[in-house]
Amino acid sequence: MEKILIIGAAGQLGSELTLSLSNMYGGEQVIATDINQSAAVKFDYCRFEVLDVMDKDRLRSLVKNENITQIYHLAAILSATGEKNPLFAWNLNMDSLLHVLELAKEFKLNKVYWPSSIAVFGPNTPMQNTPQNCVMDPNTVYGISKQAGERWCEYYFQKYNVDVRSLRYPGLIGYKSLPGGGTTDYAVDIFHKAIDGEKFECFLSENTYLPMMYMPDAIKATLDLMHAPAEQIKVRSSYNLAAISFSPKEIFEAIKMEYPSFEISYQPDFRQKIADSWPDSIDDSAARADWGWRHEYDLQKMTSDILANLPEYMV
Ligand code: AKB
Repeated sequence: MEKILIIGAAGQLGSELTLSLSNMYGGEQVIATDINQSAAVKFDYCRFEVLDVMDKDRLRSLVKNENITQIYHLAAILSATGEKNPLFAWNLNMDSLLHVLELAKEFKLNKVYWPSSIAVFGPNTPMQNTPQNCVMDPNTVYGISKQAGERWCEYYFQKYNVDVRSLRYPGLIGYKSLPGGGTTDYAVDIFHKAIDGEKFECFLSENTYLPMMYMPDAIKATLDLMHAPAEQIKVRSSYNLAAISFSPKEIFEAIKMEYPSFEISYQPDFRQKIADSWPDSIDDSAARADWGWRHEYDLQKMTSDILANLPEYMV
């Protein structure tokens, strides 16, 4: 019987993944944790505990006393927020991963999930159809911590047989929680402005292409990876993962088809430089070949789904 601990459960990914894991394993087998006490109301279908991931002792006693068998470690400081306090972002992103990997080794956990990101790539990475293995020279503290984290995951797998699995997520777009300080988060915010009848000021320029993915595809990818037989997981750093690529202008036009009076202006700020250092599109053929990854949502299908469902979440 699996007992699953989710760290950072109230974030964009965690809010939706925790529900899917509870549906799959039963709410009594899932413990959602977050540093934010007020997040408790979100989790009436499973147990919730307040946890600061930097509190090593509390994390250890939860894993030990609750007989945890799997950890999904989702807590991180994202790219744009990380640049405001680089050392804090580095310490939180790295130390928390190392705590989790050490616990996985000590308690012989069945599996660990840890998300990486397209932020591991940098200005000298090939921009189009970025391969699984290529130059990686991240220039944000978030990207540097994700790249180092990938090396640690592979290290713990090879040295200690820790079954840790990871995906390099593109920008994730969901409507069930608010954006969390990322460079790709304009593509979440834009829907809120359209529905509120406000003009949207975009912090990236109109033709900035970035790899993106609708949340249901991200959840499916994560669960497919975690449920694949271990021998099919050939990449133990982190898998490239792709679905759609679009620019601010293209997503604006997709929304405008349903909200004809919607308006946009472009006011690039420090996040433009971050976006310019990331790929336009990703080659995820290894994920497709090794464990059968397929995405479902294109830009239009995602846009229609968000516009149909978000208004209900905003009231
Ligand atoms: C960010 O923009 O920082 C994140 C990411 C691409 O990992 N959404």
